Amino acid sequence: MTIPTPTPADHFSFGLWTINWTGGDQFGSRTRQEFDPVLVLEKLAEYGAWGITLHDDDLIPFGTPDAEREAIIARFEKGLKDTGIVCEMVTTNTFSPPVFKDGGFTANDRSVRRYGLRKVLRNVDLAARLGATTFVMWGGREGAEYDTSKDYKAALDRYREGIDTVAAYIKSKGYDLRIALEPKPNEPRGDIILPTVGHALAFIAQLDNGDIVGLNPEVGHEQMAVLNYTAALGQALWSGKLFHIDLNGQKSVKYDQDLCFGHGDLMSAFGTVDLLENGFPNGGPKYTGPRHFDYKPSRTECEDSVWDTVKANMETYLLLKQRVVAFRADPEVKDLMKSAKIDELAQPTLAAGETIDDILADRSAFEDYDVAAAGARRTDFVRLNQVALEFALGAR
Ligand code: DIG
Ligand code: MN
Ligand code: MN
Repeated sequence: MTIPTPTPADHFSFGLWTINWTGGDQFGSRTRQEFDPVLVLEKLAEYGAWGITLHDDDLIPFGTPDAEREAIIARFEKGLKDTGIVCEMVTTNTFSPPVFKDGGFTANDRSVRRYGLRKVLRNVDLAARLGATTFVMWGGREGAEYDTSKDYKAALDRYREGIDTVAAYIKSKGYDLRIALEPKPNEPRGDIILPTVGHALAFIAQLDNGDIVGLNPEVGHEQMAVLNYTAALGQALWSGKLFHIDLNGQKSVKYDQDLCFGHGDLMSAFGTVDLLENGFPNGGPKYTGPRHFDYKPSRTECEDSVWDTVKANMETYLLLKQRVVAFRADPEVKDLMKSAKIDELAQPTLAAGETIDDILADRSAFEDYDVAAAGARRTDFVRLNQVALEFALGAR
């Protein structure tokens, strides 16, 4: 079995902050040096990646004077041009500097919220300049450790005000940008506001400019909330709000591991790639955006093996892509899907034109319905999943 080779046609993209994570955590210092951002572009191109994403501070260190900032941006723009790597998404760091210790848009301190808004608006201009089409907003510090210190109504009012202001700015400038909110349940805050895809969808419905606001769900974040990432993607797609994705790996409910894609729950990754590549079994909206990785090369790795982790993400995705396409094309799978009545779920419960009075009068639906036979019906769900596992393990 050959390992597939990534090409730009696969639209793989990586966060600059991922490759340049130097391994420092609250229990230990860094184990690696940072790479020159232009070298990162060159290496991504060498390995067949298509795109890069970044926070403002990943490229321009926090507090850099304007003159030096411009030189850094110009050099990076030349790097993009020379390598052909696309800067497809930009996001803002409103979580690392101490000023944001209580968040940006939902900080109790109004002066911090005004500073955070200005930092984000300046970064919207940078996103447009670099050609990004998605503006991710992960409110990593928007939250609290103690309920006693946060007015959750006021916090949501301020969050809505902030997001709507950024969206209004994008519209006023005519930028080809959409905002993608990234939920996470906790870490670094004790509890983060907008903790899951569901919360974020409900929040977007309250916005004035929600038409250009969607989601950037991350694998590990939904799984930290003990939720199913593929189902979360499904609901975001169903809502027309899946604007971007953060792929990585997570091994059950614990701190955010940001492992390589597939290095956590492999069968969950199989289901995710099945949805991304094959779409819903009965058809519907498909995700056509970048296959973006937001992971961290483990602290145990050295500078040289960081590039192995870059390859690992892309090759794992491509291996799973091969398998999920073969899985759905397999004749036994088609039969098992029929037995599982997956296609029948797409059939409306009420017949065309059938009224409530009609179903109330339909004895076969209730009075004469054979509940015992229905309860005993064969589903073949386990057999179907066993065949999926055989494909995932390369046994088919
Ligand atoms: C963490 O999962 C967050 C930050 O890395 C960044 O703001 C965002 C971008 O996808 N993901
Ligand atoms: Mn994460
Ligand atoms: Mn992320």
